Amino acid sequence: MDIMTDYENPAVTGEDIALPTRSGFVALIGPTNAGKSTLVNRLVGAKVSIVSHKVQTTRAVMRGIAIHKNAQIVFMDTPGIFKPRRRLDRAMVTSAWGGAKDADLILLLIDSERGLKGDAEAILEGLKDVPQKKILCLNKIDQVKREDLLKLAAAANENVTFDRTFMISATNGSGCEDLMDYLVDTLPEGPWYYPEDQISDLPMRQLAAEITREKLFLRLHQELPYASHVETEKWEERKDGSVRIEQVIYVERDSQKKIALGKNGDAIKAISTASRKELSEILEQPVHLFLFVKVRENWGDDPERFREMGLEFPRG
Ligand SMILES: Nc1nc2c(ncn2[C@@H]2O[C@H](COP(=O)(O)OP(=O)(O)OP(=O)(O)O)[C@@H](O)[C@H]2O)c(=O)[nH]1
Ligand SMILES: [Mg+2]
Repeated sequence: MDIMTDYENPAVTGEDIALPTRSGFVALIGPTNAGKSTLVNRLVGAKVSIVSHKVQTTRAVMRGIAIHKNAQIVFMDTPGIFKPRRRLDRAMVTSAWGGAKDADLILLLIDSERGLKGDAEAILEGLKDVPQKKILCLNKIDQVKREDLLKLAAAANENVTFDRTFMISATNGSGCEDLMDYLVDTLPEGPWYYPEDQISDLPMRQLAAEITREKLFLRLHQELPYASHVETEKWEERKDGSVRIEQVIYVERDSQKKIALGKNGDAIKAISTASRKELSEILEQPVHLFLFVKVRENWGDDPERFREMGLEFPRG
């Protein structure tokens, strides 16, 4: 794990001054669409991982770094765990379980509305063999009745030993303060891993590609989001304080390229406008964004693309 070991602990301010620092890695795992990325963004207090209403949005482990009281907590947002079909699916699921291996604590996130149906059951089964301390978070409690939550909590605790169960809403923040307090008390004493002002370890070029991919997930439907992949090709800081960014959206077929462009280029224009707007907010500078759509039939079987995404390439 590439952590900064020579980093001097920054002074903890105010009332926490006498407390020793704490730090650790918390892996969020769960079925796809449970709200893992939404929760990481909420706990970090900034967007570090993209979110959409579609399944399989996150493709690789994204780290979000939060400071709460005397602790620095590194959240590892992982791809949702589901029954994989394509090579990319397998790499995503492997990366999620790999994230869990590296963590001090495992946070299983369940969508309370969906309950334990389908993938959640299989994940609970897989968790039995995971040695780390585990906690359960029932998310989206804004959508369900309290008595259903209690039943769900009991059912999930039947076969796996969770240290604690939290009931939260990642979108409205309810229960999140209690969760953070618990994490501070639970993580080991030790120096912080990252500088105090760092919230992500993703290079800006990659975050920018992710932001465009999010807009694409929000705008395009059916198989298209899953058949596409975004890379930042050029990043040019200009004298006038603006930045010129060129990105390529890879799709698998010519017919998909047509849909990605849209009638009169409407789709690509909408994606580009939304992405440029968010990027200029994040970068706090004007952004000139140029998007190109290219057909690359076998990108889903190309080891180089997996490396770019931060995924292991599954052989065979
Ligand atoms: N009502 C409600 N919706 C939520 C809550 N948390 C997340 N969502 C929604 O759930 C959807 C999925 O959220 P994501 O954060 O992308 O879920 P994920 O678990 O990261 O999904 P993958 O990356 O695809 O595995 C989005 O539409 C969120 O707005 C919540 O507490 N309440
Ligand atoms: Mg996600």
